[in-house]
Amino acid sequence: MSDFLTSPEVQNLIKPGEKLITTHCCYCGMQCGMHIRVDEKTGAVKGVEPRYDFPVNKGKLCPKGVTAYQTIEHPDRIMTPLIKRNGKFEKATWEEALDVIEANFKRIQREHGKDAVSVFGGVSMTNEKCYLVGKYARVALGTRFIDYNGRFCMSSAAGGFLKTLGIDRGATLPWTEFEHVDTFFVAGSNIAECHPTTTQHIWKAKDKGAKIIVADPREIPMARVADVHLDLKPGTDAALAMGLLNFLVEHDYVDQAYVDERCDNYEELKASVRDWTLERTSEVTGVAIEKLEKAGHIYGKSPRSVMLFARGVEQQSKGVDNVSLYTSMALLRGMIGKFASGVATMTGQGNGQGGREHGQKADLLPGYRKLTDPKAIEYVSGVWGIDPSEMPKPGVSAFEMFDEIQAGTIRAMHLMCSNPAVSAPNLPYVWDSFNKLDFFVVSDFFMSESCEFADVVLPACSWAEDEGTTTNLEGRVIRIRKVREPLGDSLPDWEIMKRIAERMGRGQYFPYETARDIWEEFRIATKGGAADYSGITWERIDDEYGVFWPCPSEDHPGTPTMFKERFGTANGKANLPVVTYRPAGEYANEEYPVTLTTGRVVFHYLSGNQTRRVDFLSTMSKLPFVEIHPELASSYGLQTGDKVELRTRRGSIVVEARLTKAIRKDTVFVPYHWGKELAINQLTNPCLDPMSRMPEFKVCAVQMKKLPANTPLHINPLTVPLGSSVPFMADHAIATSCHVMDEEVHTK
Ligand SMILES: Nc1nc2c(c(=O)[nH]1)N[C@H]1C(S)=C(S)[C@@H](COP(=O)(O)OP(=O)(O)OC[C@H]3O[C@@H](n4cnc5c(=O)[nH]c(N)nc54)[C@H](O)[C@@H]3O)O[C@H]1N2
Ligand SMILES: Nc1nc2c(c(=O)[nH]1)N[C@H]1C(S)=C(S)[C@@H](COP(=O)(O)OP(=O)(O)OC[C@H]3O[C@@H](n4cnc5c(=O)[nH]c(N)nc54)[C@H](O)[C@@H]3O)O[C@H]1N2
Ligand code: SF4
Ligand SMILES: [Mo]
Repeated sequence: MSDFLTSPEVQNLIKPGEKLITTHCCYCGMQCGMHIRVDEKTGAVKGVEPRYDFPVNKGKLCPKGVTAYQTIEHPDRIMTPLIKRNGKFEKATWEEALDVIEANFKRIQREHGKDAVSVFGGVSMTNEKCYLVGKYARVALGTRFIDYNGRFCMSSAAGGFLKTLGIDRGATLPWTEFEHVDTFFVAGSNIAECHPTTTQHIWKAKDKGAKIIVADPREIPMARVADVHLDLKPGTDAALAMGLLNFLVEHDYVDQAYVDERCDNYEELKASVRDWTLERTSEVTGVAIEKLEKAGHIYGKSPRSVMLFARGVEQQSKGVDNVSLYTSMALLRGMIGKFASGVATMTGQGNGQGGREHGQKADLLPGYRKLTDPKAIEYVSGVWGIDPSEMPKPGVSAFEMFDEIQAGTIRAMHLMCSNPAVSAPNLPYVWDSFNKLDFFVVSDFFMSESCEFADVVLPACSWAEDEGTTTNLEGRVIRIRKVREPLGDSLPDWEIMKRIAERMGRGQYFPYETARDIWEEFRIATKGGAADYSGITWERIDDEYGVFWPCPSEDHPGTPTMFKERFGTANGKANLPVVTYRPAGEYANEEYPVTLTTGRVVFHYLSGNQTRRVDFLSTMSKLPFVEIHPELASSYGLQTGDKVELRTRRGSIVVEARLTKAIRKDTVFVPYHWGKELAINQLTNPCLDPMSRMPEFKVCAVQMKKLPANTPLHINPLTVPLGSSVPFMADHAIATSCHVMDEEVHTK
C-alpha cells in the first residue's frame, strides 16, 4: 500500500495545501477504503476520496460513506463533559465529571455489590477499544453485567455458526471471489441499501451469467434483478429452509461425498425435514410452489454458490434456527471451504465482526474464549495480571439488562457507543428502565436520545480522531488512521476507560499510552483462541490489504477461506442440527391483523444519531414512513402521504403511508432510524431467541388506522419528558423478556 500512496493515481487526487489520510468508513461492516482530505496547515477536514485500490470497495462509496467526513467537525459535537444538575446539562471539566462518576460508582458498589454497576458497549469502535470494554467491566469495575449492541445485530448468526461450523467468522470466503460465483442465495439481506458496495461484486458475477435467488417479504432492489424472488411471510424462514433442504435431498442435489466426509448428523437432518413437502412449505411461508421449485433447482444445480443472509432471518425469536438451516443448505451442497462458494452473514456494524470476538459479550473473553471455561479464565487472567478468582461470572444479554434494572439488581450503567433509547425493542420499557437507574453515564460524540437520560455525558472522539484496527465483514483486519486531533475536550474511548479505572483504584491494569499499546496486549490475549490475531501486525495490515484471522503467527498467511480442511468443532466435522418449527413470538390475528417488519433505508445508519445530522442524508430521508401494498392500503382507504396510526400491544406511532407493490399484501415495513415519538421500536417485540437472546425486531402484529390529514406526526403519548425520573407508561411495559402472546399455532 505504501507504493500505492505514492503512485500518480493517488498523488493526482491531492490538492495544493492538503494531504490525504488513508482510512476506512465509520459505518457498515464493508469498511470501505477512503482517503480523507485534510488541510496541511490547520489540520481541518476538507473532504473525501474513495480508495480505488482497496479490494472490498474498489473506489466505490455509498451516500453515507461519501458524507461521513462531515460528521467529524460537525457543530453538534459534544465538546466537554456534561453533568446534569436540576434536570439540565451543565458543562464540566474532566476532573469534575470523573469526581461524580467515582463517587457514584463507589457508593453504589459499596451499598449493592460490584454487579450493581453495568456496562453496555457497542461495535462502532476499534478492536482495541472493544477489547478494552470487556477488560474495563471485569477488571476496573469488577462487574459481571456487560453486554453490547451486537446482541441486537450479530448474536443469532454467531449462535447458528457455532452450532453448525464451530467458529463464528461471518464469511467463509473473501468478497474478491464473488465474481466467480454461479449462484447467490440472498435471504433477509437488503444488500443494495445496507451493504451497497457489495453489489458491484455481484453484478460482475451476474454479467458472467450468475443466478440470484432472493428470500425477502419485500421486493428489495436485488429482488428486481433476481431469477426467483421467494416473497415469504416474515418469520417463516425456518419453514422455507426446511422445505428447500428436503427438496435438495429428494432431487439428489446433496454432495454425498462431502457430507459423508465432513458433516455429522445428516440422517437425522434428512428425517427431520421429510415432512416439509413443497405444499406444506408453501402454505406456511406463503411462497408459490413454482417459485420454491425453481429456487431449489437453481441452488441444487449450481456448482459454486454463496448463501448470504442478514438481519431479516436473524432478528427473529428463532434466528439461530434460521441461520443453522440456511447454513445446512450450503453444507448439503458441499459449498463451504472451497473457492468462490460458501456462506456469509452480512455483518452490520463497522467492527461488528471484531467487536463480537473479544469480550463485550456477557459470556465471552478475548479470542472467542468462553467465560465458562476455567482454562480460558486462567489464560486471560494471566494476560491481565489478575487472580483467576477475581474474574466475574457471565452476565446477561443486552435486553435482559433492562430486566435487571427493573429488578433493582443493576443500579448504574456506563453506556458507550450505542443508543438503545432508539434501537432496543419495546422502548416504553427501556425508557422506564433508564429512568430507574440510580446513576447513568454515557460516552458519545453527539447528544443521543440515550444521553438525555444520563447523569453524566462524556465526550468521546469520533473514529477519525484515533487510530486502531477493525475487522470487516469478511474477517479482514484493517487499519483505521488518525485524521485529526480530538475536537474540544473529547478523548478516545480507551482513554476514558483508563481514567475511570484509575479513579476506581485499578489504574495499574490500564497502563496504556497509545492505542498501539492496547493492540500489542490484545494480540497476546487472543493467542490460542478461535479468533487468533497474534500473528497480525499493523505493518502487515498495510502491506497486505489487511490480514484475515485466524492468524496464529507472524509467518502465517492469514485465513481468507475458512474451513478448507476441518470445521471448528471438536471432531472437525460440521454439524447439521435438527430444528423443530416454531411460529414467531407474535403474529397477525383478528385484533392485530397485519405483520410489521422493520429495517433500514440507504440514507440512514442505525439509530440515526450520526446520519440525521448530515444535511444531504436528512434531506433525502426526513421522516419514517410505512411501506404498504396498494391492496392492503385500499382496505383502509389509504393513499401515499396519508397519516396512519400503527399500534401493537406495546405502543403506537403515527407515520405517513407510502404505497408500493414491492411488499407482501399482509405485511408493512417501517425503518427505525428516528427517536422518541418517531421510534418504531416503541412497537417491536422483545421476544428473545432462546440461545442468542436476539429480540424479534423483524416480526410483530400490528393494527392500522387512518388518521385525519391534519394529524401532526408527533402525537404519541409521551406524557412526561424523556430523562425525567417519573416512571411513565409502566403499565404498557412488558416486564418479561420472552412473550409468546398467542395460543393458537399457525402451522399444521
Ligand atoms: N443504509 C444502511 N446500511 C446499513 C445499516 C443502516 O442502518 N443503514 N446498518 C448496518 C447494520 S448494523 C446492519 S445489522 C445491516 C443490516 O442489513 P440488513 O439485514 O440487510 O437490513 P434490514 O433492513 O434490517 O433487513 C434486511 C431485509 O430483511 C427483510 N426481512 C424482514 N423480515 C424478514 C423475514 O422474516 N425473513 C426474511 N428472509 N427477510 C425478512 C426486510 O424486508 C429487509 O429487506 O446493515 C448495515 N448497513
Ligand atoms: N426495529 C429495529 N431495531 C433495531 C434493528 C432493526 O433492524 N430494527 N437493528 C438492530 C441492529 S442490527 C443494531 S446494530 C442496533 C444498533 O443500534 P445502536 O447501538 O443504537 O447504534 P448507533 O445508532 O450506531 O449508536 C451508536 C451511538 O454511539 C455513537 N458512536 C459512534 N461511534 C462511537 C465511538 O467510537 N465511541 C462512542 N463512545 N460513541 C460512538 C453514535 O453517535 C451513536 O449515538 O439497532 C438494532 N435495532
Ligand atoms: S457501504 Fe458501508 S462502509 Fe462502504 S461507504 Fe457505505 S456505509 Fe461506508
Ligand atoms: Mo446491526
